[in-house]
Amino acid sequence: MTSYAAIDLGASSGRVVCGHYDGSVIALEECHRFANRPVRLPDGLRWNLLHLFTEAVSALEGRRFDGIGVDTWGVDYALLDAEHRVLGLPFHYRDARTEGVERVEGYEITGIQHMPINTVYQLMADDRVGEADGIALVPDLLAYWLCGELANERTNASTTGLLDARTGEWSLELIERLGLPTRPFGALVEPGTKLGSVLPHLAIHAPVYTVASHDTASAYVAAPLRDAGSAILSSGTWSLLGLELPSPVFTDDALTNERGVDGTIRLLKNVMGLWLEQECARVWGADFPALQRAAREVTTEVPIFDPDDERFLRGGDMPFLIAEVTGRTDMTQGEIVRSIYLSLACKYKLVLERLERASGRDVRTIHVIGGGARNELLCQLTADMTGREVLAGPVEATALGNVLVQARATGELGSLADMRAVSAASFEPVHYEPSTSKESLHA
Ligand code: ADP
Ligand code: LRH
Repeated sequence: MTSYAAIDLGASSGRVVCGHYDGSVIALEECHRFANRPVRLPDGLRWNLLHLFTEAVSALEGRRFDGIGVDTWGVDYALLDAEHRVLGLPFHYRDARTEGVERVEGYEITGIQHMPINTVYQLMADDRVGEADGIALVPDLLAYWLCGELANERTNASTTGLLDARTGEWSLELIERLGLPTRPFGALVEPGTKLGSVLPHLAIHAPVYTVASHDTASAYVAAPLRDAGSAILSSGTWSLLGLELPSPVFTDDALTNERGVDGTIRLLKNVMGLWLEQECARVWGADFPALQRAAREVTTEVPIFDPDDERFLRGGDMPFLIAEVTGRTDMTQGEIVRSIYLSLACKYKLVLERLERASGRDVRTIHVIGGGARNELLCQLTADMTGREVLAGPVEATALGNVLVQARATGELGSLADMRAVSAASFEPVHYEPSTSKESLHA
């Protein structure tokens, strides 16, 4: 039996998950879960990074593992000086400093959809970028703090909007064209690279590996795909609905081409996701199971709106923002939540059509992975609205993908297909068949 620790910092929570592999299946043990709340300082919204590092390390202290890997969401970074010291705490991508940024012309190189949160826009708004000798995306930085070795991991680097989607290398041409310095952008490494051992003062006995440090890339590794007719919906704070392809596609600039393991490309669209519900839950002081029950009981018609309206991006009083966007100020909590689910499911249908057009593939199955796989009503609405079979799970796909890449790095697993076979053997998905009757939408 081997054991690997995954440090997975999601927007809804940070967690340390240990994966125990017996040669055929992986059992996940949640060692620690903690809040991951950004901190609003006078100059903007920042990561509470020292708190997160302390929480993660405290869960692992005194233990021995065959590996440790770190993943978090994409796009956020720290600038570093020549001694790898951080030039300030990383900003959170929901900070307002990139609001209303002018669109950068680079899609034909990067294949990355325009979103103000992309690193490229953050860097252009960063007055310290000229001082930097290095850049570390957040998981690169945490791995460095663990073992003292700094590397820029490639899957997460692709979320910056500065990587050439064809070559997988930094596009120095684009970086220069934007007037950014090229100095901070160092050599890139693949997921599954051994960085070093955890530093002695942290008292954790383990080697540190790069994983697919972009959480979505890790989650896609653990999606138990059947064939080329399978789409993946990584459903958490964001909804990342996409296809895994051998090479990038540039025909639709509403779609993004992010890098996965083994040079694969995730052609996907970022949809605002369960952030809409999370912010409502925060404002109401409600929990997810209660909100899902309330949404299930609704029998009235609810409005459908575009979940990707930019007004939602920064959060705040989400029930009020939804009322503003829909023009409906009379909705109950259950109706608002049902309206969110229905709107997401409708958006998935539109995105799926774009993905099929751009890739030339026919999608028959949608694998819903991540916390959203626990949302039965949303899974059923997704099947109903798209007319596709939904297979839900695994819930902790990101942590599982993190562990799988480590197990491969130590030689226990081979291809991407092998890793997915272990995921499929370890977690049984829940099936949802599309039902065309209108009543089923209110079931
Ligand atoms: P992230 O990785 O962005 O932090 P997750 O994959 O953890 O996101 O998914 C978070 C989502 O999981 C929540 O927004 C919620 O919809 C769902 N969820 C979390 N806990 C529960 C629960 N107890 N019951 C149902 N759904 C839940
Ligand atoms: C999901 C995610 C997504 C990014 C966003 C910033 O957690 O990594 O892939 O676009 O966060």
